[in-house]
Amino acid sequence: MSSLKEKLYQKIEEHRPRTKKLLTDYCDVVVGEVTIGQAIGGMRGVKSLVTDISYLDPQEGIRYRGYTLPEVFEKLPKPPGAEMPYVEGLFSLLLTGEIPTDNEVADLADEFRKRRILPRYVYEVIDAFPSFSSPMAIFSAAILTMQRESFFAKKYQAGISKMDYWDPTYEDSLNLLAKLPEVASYIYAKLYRDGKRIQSNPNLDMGANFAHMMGIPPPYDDVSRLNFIIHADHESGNVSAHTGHLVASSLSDIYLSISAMINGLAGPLHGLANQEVLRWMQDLAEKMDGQIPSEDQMKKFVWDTLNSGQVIPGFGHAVLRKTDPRYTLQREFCQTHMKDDLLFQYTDVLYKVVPPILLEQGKAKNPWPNVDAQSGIIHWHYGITEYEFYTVLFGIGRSIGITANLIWDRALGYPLERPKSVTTEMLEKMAIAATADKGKNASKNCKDG
Ligand code: HAX
Repeated sequence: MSSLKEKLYQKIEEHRPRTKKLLTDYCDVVVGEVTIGQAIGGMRGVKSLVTDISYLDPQEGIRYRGYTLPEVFEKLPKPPGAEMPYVEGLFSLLLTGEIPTDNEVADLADEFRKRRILPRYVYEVIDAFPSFSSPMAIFSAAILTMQRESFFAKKYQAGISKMDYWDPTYEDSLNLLAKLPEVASYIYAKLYRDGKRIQSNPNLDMGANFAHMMGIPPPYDDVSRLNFIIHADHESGNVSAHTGHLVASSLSDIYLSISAMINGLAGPLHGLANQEVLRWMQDLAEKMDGQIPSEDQMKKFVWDTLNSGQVIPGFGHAVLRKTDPRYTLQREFCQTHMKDDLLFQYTDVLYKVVPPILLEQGKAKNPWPNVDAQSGIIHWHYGITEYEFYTVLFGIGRSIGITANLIWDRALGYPLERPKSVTTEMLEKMAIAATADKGKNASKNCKDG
């Protein structure tokens, strides 16, 4: 057993009694209530999922295993000469809750290297896609194709004990994570570089190897590490994480679950937003003839977008109520490495003008920038100008957090997910009963959501 797997097993053994006690002694304790607004409104704020991998504080942003993002970047081991940590080290932290040592990360990076080779048929499946296919559709399909490799599916068929489900899920996760950069870089080569693929370099860590396969020199290796780490997890309720958890709850294996979560990530209100930001800014750059807009010109562009019924991409969040720390980290990178970049200068002006406008409009609960406001600009700067590919990069990162969650789902025996639905008529009856009970106060706060 590898040292990470051994450590994980120990953590699982320590954790299991906590979940068991909660279920046996306290299963009736109330966690929260659900309002009509929440039932119709996408279950915002309904506390009905459990994860210890990350927690999203509305004011502070994401914490991975209790560490803020700046702490994660400061504490995780880094490859020699790199500004950003090993992505492999993050997977170890998410799984065990402990910052790995240099040796532990070196071992894990080695495990990833050994597992990265793709079966031949994956290239063939990617080759078979018609031109102009969405890279996210190809990414999802390529992952799905590898389902035949699933250890979990084979072990399940053979009759494995429920207590051991986590083990083949761990193996599947490592195998898949190690392969995702290879899959993604081949999709890129196929779609945009006439299929000219750069072979992986077995001496490099995950971030550096991805940059190498994309043919982009440093500091893009650090961009890859930064990008994969900040996108890894955002607790369990976002569409991609929740989809992964939901699909895996029926004991679908990692390949089926990650392929499904990629499909959720592909939506414009989720992962696709980073490309929308860039498209929107390029449109402005064209209108401005490459000049930096004044604040007044930018205000007009923002209002025009809102008045045409569109959202301002890269701003707002379902949970966060402050500037996203993932935005701030990327901004710091841009200030060091690309502060004269035209589009980066646009984001500066946007940061000043958008929040007051969204506040004045009075709809968005959070007027501040999110992770997607910067990421596309960085990839563009380093030569990845094909917007539609950006969500694939997000997908590699998000897979790290979701697989860590799914291994723990199996370790703690989380069951099939099955919430209950009601009809509109039932809600109407509840509304009438509540109004009769409390008078007009029953609907008092609805405008605030
Ligand atoms: N521009 C204009 N209007 C916005 C807005 C924005 N950036 N953000 C929210 N609103 C509007 C909503 O469309 C909604 O309007 P309606 O009542 O007419 O439907 C209203 O404000 C209330 O929305 P909310 O409660 O503040 O936000 P939601 O939880 O419904 O949605 C979103 C959160 C992130 C989807 C939303 O803020 C949005 O559409 N932002 C722009 C797209 C974007 O940047 N998405 C990426 C988010 C980060 C992420 O998950 N990446 O994967």
